[in-house]
Amino acid sequence: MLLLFIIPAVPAQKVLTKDQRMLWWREARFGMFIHWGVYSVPAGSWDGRQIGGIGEWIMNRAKIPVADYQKMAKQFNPVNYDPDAWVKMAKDAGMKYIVITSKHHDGFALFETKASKWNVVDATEYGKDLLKPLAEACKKYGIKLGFYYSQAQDWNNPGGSAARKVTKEGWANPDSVIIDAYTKEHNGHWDPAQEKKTFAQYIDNFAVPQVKELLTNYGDVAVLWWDTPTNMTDDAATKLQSLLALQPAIITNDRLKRPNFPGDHKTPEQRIPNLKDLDGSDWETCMTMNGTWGFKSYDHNYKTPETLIRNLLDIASKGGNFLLNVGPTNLGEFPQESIDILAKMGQWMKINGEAVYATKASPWGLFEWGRCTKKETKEGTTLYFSVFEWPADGKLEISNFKNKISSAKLLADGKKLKTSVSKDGLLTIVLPSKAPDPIASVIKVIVTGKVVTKPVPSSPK
Ligand code: FHN
Repeated sequence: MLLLFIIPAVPAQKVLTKDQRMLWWREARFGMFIHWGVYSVPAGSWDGRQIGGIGEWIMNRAKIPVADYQKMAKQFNPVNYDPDAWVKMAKDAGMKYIVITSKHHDGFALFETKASKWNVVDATEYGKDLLKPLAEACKKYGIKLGFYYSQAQDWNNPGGSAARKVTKEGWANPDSVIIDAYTKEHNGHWDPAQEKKTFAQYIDNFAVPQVKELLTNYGDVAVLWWDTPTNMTDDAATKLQSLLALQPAIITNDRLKRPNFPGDHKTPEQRIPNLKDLDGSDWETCMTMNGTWGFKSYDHNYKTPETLIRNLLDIASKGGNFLLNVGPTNLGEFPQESIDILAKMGQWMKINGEAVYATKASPWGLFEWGRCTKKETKEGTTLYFSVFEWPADGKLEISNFKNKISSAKLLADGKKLKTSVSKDGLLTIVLPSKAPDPIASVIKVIVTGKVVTKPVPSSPK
């Protein structure tokens, strides 16, 4: 019996090398994260109060009983869900892949599953699998599709783990002392219904069958994005990891179980790593547009397109990917602010995207005035200088420059730019007086040979 779990019925597949699997991902650089689930119904408020923290954690923060939380699924009725429009928005923004929460910590599956009734088909009036049409739209637009799956935390399916959050972190609950004592005694759980099974049973009865469904029923799955390995065991991680053989080209992150299941890439969250912290591993920064992953009706604190475009360039200049989040509503709509941001990023990417896609990290580190990415070709090297702060004297200067220049132009208008290199390696690019784009104007410089240089001493981060 035990053997059945250890060796899942997975057909033998051709094994791809990591470099083969990572090829598209390393070229993509920019993807969309989608956090969507029943938490979009309370949208940050419970019992007449605004609950602190990120929206998708509301059940844990406000210690909502299982039965009460499950009642909210009745209002999860995404009648305006238009996966074609979602994928088109991602594509038009310049994104190359989407990672959606197939099941977040509240355990609610956005897909049809035989493992639990707590899913969109069985628990909502909407009654239809949400991932199938998304997979079809992704295929139509040539966008890779990945699934986020909360493999350990699950606050509704019994046996799932629950990271302990004390009640003062959510709201001023008059019973907080009693509740906190209970969660301390019960490994983070706040409702006896959560403990009707053991964690091992949860893995065998819910997580393993659901991941198998996800990797079998939706065509090519590009990414499996594990999250919060709370209470994970090696045994559980091994069972889940072995299922990945169902999708031989799949890429996974480093959150299945730490530290001995490192996956393919690291996942800095809400931050861009400093150059000194990079060790040559693949990495992807995930980030919210406002202050929450799951929809909160009153969070309008959005980052500007300027910040997000410059973040993307900062990340690309350090050799990473950017996974930028959207938290749709219970009706299946992207918040208007997110739609506007995506459109602005798309306008910029349409003109300047080649400074991002399939590029490698800057050979100079970071400049005070902007960022650099490069592409190595058979003929030589293409450098992209993305200028945030346009030089007042119209001259962009780059030191330690040793290559011969074949051409230099602005991506915005294709105009050729004059360049000169002094004997001691100072490149000067003569620019028009006004920046073509106040957010970031890209200068494309083609040079012969490989660029071997050293980081600029003033590298700010
Ligand atoms: O707890 C989650 C959180 O809700 C969100 O999904 C983020 C996204 O990376 N991951 C966890 C926190 O690290």
